[in-house]
Amino acid sequence: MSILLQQLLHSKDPCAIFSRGMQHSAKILDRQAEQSTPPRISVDGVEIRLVRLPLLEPFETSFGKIDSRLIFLICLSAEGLSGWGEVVASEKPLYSYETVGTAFHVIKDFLAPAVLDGPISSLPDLAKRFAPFRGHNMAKAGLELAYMDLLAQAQKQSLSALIGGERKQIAVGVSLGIQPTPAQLLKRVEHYLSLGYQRIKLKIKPGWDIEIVDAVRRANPDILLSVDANSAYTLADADHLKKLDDFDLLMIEQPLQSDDVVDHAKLQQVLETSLCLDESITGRRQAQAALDLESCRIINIKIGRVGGYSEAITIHDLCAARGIPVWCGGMLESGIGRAHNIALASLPDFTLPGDISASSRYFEHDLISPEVTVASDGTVAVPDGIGLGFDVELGFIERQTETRVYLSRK
Ligand code: OSB
Ligand code: MG
Repeated sequence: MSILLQQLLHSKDPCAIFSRGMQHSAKILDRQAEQSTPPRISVDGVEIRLVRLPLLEPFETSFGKIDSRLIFLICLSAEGLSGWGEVVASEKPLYSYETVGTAFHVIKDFLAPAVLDGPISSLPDLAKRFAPFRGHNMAKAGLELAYMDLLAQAQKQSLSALIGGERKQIAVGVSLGIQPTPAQLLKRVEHYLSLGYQRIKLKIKPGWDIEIVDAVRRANPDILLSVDANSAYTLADADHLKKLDDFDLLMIEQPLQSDDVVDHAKLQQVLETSLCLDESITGRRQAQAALDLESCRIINIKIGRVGGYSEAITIHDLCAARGIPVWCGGMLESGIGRAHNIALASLPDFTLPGDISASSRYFEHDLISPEVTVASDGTVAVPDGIGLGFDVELGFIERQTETRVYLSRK
């Protein structure tokens, strides 16, 4: 079990009340940071903001093409602090059933009232309040993320330190969407390799698979290369997918149905290449089932898809105990979601490069400063500043906001 969960699960001290005004006392905060008991946090308000961010280049997968993101931000206010999270749902139910619209409804009508229903004593306390509501992991995660930013600030710690992260730098790769032509794809691959990215992931679908993987591999015999099908195949395509064994791929991500772990196990038996599950792993029980059935040899952990930090850390710990490497996936997040991904990826079992690319790979302007940058050795530095470790660009957020709702205690 991770240090964080141990600390949070064993915290029963009702006296550790983090009341208004205390954040001004460095002494008290320092003492609290040393204690294993997290401060109780009374959330005053939940702000939802929908912020439009155009993508610098369209992103195409087997399920469609987008040219902007409607970024769903959560800001929790408590004790004079603001904690930020991001709901990674898309506008259409293609990657998952959740959308910006469903998350808005579920947060406004069910999850925000649970957050506002008395002081939160720990992450497990928050997770327990959400547990009765079935599904809607991305909505839950947005609130958990914002709470953890608040908690880190209250304890004067970085998010990475709060969850027991160990890495100071994380290895990163880039996920390249389907391009108009193979020549354009080869150019994009060269471009990102020249920037230092440690792993290239190609989106594939029937008709855009063997030939393009062959072309990229021929041009780059030694790179870490993987593919992601976003559920574009079925087990009937096993012979076709077997051709991918010729290209020394690091993994094939989510070739089959998004809720499947049985057919993936059958496919893994006939493939030499490791399978990695993304969409199928919606929580710890799915991760456990996938490991028990040997449906994959690698797991992509997305904090949004699994419902937040408590579930993501549990899956990390489970995989670490079984010797299964994990990596941090991405959902074209703004810098706010990305800052949380960076903290998560600082945990020890995140041994493979994550889909955590530079801000400039996605957007003209990001919502944080400094922006996320990738060093020439293909790493991102884990910030050691308090909370997210980045400043939130409120003025820019305000200018890009399409919808703003503020929910407070009645
Ligand atoms: O399947 O990993 C995926 C983006 C949106 C939805 C699903 C996926 C992706 C990516 C991009 O691959 C990862 C990123 O750079 O954020
Ligand atoms: Mg994926």
